[in-house]
Amino acid sequence: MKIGIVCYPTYGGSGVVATELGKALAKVGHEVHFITYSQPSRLDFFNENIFYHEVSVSSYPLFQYLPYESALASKIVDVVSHEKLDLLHVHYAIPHASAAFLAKQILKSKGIHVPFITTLHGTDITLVGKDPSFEPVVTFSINASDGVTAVSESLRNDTYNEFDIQNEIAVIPNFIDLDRFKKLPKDHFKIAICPNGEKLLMHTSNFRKVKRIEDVVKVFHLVNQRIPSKLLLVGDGPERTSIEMLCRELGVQNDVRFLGKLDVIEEVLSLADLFLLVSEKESFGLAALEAMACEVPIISSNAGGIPEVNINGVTGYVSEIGDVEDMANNAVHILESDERLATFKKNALNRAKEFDITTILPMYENYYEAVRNKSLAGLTAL
Ligand code: GMT
Repeated sequence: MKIGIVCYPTYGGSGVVATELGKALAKVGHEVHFITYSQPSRLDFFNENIFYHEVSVSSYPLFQYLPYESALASKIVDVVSHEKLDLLHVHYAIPHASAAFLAKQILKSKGIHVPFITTLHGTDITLVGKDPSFEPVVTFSINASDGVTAVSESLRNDTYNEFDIQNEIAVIPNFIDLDRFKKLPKDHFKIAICPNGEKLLMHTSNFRKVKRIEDVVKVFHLVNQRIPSKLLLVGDGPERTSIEMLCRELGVQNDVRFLGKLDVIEEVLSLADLFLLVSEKESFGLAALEAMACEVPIISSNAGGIPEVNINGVTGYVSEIGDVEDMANNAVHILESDERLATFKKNALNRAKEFDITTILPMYENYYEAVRNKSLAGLTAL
């Protein structure tokens, strides 16, 4: 199949999932056309089946805000008509679903039919999409999509609860490439970071408010009082400065290291004993799945779809959002026994295997076929 993928090219979860999906589809023989405003961060290799089309927006003194959505729709029209795409798959509703709808109408006026699938990723529904400045467009474009998927049951339910949706939403979870994400022998790094055998806690994110990184630091502060430990914070974003200040206030600054944005996240995950994901909202928690694939148990909040990934008492523990004492107690419970820690690590890996890309990719391929057949059947009926 010839598939167009529209996504954000950044380090955010939706862009990562879209890029990894496109790479996996290309490997099994589909022709994949990425349509984004810059090269996706994980599109870092050559494959004869992968094509990249950059969306550029012309500036003009009249424009206080650049009309990206119009430029994107125009680029989609161009790529679909010249590359003869069979299907469009847009990741993150805003503004990709409405741009795809507009492109579809323009193409229809030229006698070209292309169905589009919208994948809902999280904050496009649970945070940004609900805002009155976006809600009518989000609702309309979800209903106008030929297919809609959500990355967890929780996100599917949130979408039905928060928006007036008549379309069916299929759940296709995030996935992991276990050939890349696996525990690597990096003991020499561990000794450098934890020279006295301290336990290593870790968190990765885009440092947005919704991640509650202040809770990560508070949990670590409580754990650190009972178990010699270190904390690695990977990523960067708007909360970074206030988190550094909190570390100083709590007196843990010498045990916390900020590593910034890293591409080889699996190497650092291989060192960790526990991963913290304590978000306010989290549709799935791809970062937790990546940690689990590297044999790291999870201390998490119960936000959104996290409990569908992190099984309480098996792969880690799940606490109420903001309950840092419970999270710290759970962390200590796992860390204080080497035997228990080893069991949780094994369970985390076993759970991650259920989300192996080789299991999830056919779900997308089957869904593509079903949507395309349904939309072609609709054309014949007309
Ligand atoms: O806020 C982020 O973490 C980025 C966001 C995105 O859409 O770029 O990630 C969301 O999509 C990921 C991939 O489907 C999910 O694993 C994350 O849980 C989700 N983040 C939130 O819901 C906050």
